[in-house]
Amino acid sequence: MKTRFTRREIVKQSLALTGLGVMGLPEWQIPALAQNEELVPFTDVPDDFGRQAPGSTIRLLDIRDIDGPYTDKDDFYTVQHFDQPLIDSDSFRLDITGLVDQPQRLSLSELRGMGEIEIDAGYECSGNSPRVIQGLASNGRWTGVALQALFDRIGVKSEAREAVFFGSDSGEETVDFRGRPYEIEQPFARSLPMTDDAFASGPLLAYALNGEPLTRGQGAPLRLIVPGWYGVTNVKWLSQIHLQENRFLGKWQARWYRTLWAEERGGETIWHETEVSRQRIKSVIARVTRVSNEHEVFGFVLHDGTSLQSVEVSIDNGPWQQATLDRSTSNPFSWKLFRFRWTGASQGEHTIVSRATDVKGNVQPTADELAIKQTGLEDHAQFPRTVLIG
Ligand SMILES: Nc1nc2c(c(=O)[nH]1)N[C@H]1C(S)=C(S)[C@@H](COP(=O)(O)O)O[C@H]1N2
Ligand SMILES: [Mo]
Repeated sequence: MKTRFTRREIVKQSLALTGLGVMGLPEWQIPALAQNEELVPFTDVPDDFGRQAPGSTIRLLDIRDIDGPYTDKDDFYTVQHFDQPLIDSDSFRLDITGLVDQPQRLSLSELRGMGEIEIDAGYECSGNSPRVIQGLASNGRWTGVALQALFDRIGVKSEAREAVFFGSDSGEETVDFRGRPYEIEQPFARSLPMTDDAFASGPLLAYALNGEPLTRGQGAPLRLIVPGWYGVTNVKWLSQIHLQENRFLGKWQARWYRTLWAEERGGETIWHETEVSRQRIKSVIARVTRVSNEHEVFGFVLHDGTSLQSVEVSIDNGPWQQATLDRSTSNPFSWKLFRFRWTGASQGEHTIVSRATDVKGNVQPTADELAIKQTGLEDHAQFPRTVLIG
């Protein structure tokens, strides 16, 4: 485990944040451990959890260490399928091609000139799961240009039905066509339909995270962020946007990021094969702490931006009890931090679990209820944790 913040460091941190007042960062309601506050150990975390394989550029967030609404750039979870390209931001140009009034090659400063927006967005890799103690998730404040503003500015033709976002990273793929393999070189790419619905959450081309330029691992100098969608949508090292009429069928859009569901309907099994897009509502207990005899359960919720109805906690299969949402993470697409005061915790091992519900009635399912989902992605099941009270 990493070293915890001392109280002095917490004070320093909040002063540093006050210095960023222009960004209007809200007060941190949930600081790191306060004085006399102790971490209660989880018994479900492997000893070597979070240890990065040497040379690996994949990084997990140790969720026990969450110490505020925004994940630090050096802790932010990191995933990609190929190498991390190194792109010079001065010579960088974004190509916009296809069904536009004029193809464009835009520099970062030209993009900035189109107006700057900021949005809080938390997301997870659709492969995030109990196996990695839900460490493929983070939350950030993103700065960039609104995709809609860019499209309005350059003029998109009315036939355009799909915007395809290409990264600068690419790899060899084997594409199957009727049992026959074709070897091709393909960049990482994802698409968004040109519908109001896909643009409703305010997707942006981001160049900064928490007020600082993106790091190489986060996709510098420019990436797509689609608030409320799974991580795979957020194309890093963006190099080109292509507007087209046809559906885009690249590997990462149409083949690799899919989910197979089996539904029983009137004694029949109906199969669904769907793409990974909006985040399914999930809550996770991240840590339990103790100050003398008081215990607190702390965690986060990820969702698609639909307002939350409740976050509840159950101890040892007992009744669901309301947790409190933290004010600092009330923006629609932010992850939501929550806490729950656990009174009367007795010595020994306990199982605790959380459940989130939104106002549209989406309830985080149990693992049993989610068993209809046959493939591993989009695992948003309730995640029971075990703690040992000493
Ligand atoms: N160019 C590019 N963008 C990419 C990927 C990639 O392999 N290449 N991986 C995607 C996946 S699967 C995830 S989960 C997120 C992770 O974003 P992060 O590393 O900023 O957390 O990036 C997405 N964007
Ligand atoms: Mo991912």
